Amino acid sequence: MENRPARVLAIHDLSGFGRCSLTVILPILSAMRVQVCALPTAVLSTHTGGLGEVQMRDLTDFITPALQHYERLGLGFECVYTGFLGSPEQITSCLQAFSLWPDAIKVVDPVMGDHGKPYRTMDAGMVGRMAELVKSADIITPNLTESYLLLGESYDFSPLPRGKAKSMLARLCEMGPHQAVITGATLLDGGPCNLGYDRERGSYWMVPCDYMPVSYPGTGDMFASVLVGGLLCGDSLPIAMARATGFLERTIKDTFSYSSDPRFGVQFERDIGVLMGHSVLKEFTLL
Ligand code: PXL
Repeated sequence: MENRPARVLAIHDLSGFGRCSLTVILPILSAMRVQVCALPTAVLSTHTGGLGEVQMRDLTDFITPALQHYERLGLGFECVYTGFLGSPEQITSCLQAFSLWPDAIKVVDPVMGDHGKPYRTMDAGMVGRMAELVKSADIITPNLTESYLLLGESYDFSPLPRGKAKSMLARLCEMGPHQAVITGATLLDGGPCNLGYDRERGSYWMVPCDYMPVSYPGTGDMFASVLVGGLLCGDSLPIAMARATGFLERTIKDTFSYSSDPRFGVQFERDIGVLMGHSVLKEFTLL
């Protein structure tokens, strides 16, 4: 029998500078003792969050042949984890990966926008195709903006009453996934937090976090990576959420204390050692 760490097929872009997508997913999952097979959807000089004219090479025609190569090799994956996707054809390739490894946990981070707005690369067609990918997922990790986009509702900047938060989570899971996590929410009676729902158990969870007056790119990728690492190492959903929220809160606070350029991302290199231990830095509660 093959004796090896859990292995994740990560289908995301590689943005050279700015600390997002594969440049954070690889170190975080490695620190959590999970092996990553990186399948880049595109190569970019930086992320698209305000660093000027980005150099980008689309790799749509690379993904399916790479999947076929992994299939020929007989590689096993315990998880297929998708993120930023640049074309409708890339969504087709992700669906293909899901059917090639049917026993893998299918995690879809439906990267489409933030702060109430879709990214420039997202049109209505891509949002529709992302919803199709979400239907086939086991776990999704949209931020609040992406949650509204998936539900076809316009973004509401006002804090969420608990009933509305639960209804959003339930309706996201009605699309197909067993579990949904909404990041970057603010509850009317609970402040900033991350929210989760397990459809089979009917349980709603929340992990509160401190507010910081700053926004960094890549935090969604970092959160989902720690969540995936936790789940693959045996965490329950709320424990994995607490692990991810705790790590993000700590590294965001540390970065903010150094007053760096927010566009350069979270200085997670300072804190990555925390992920190598077993400590969970936050508590979870029922929503
Ligand atoms: O972190 C999400 C993300 C992923 N990939 C690219 C991005 C962004 C967010 O801006 O620009 C290329």
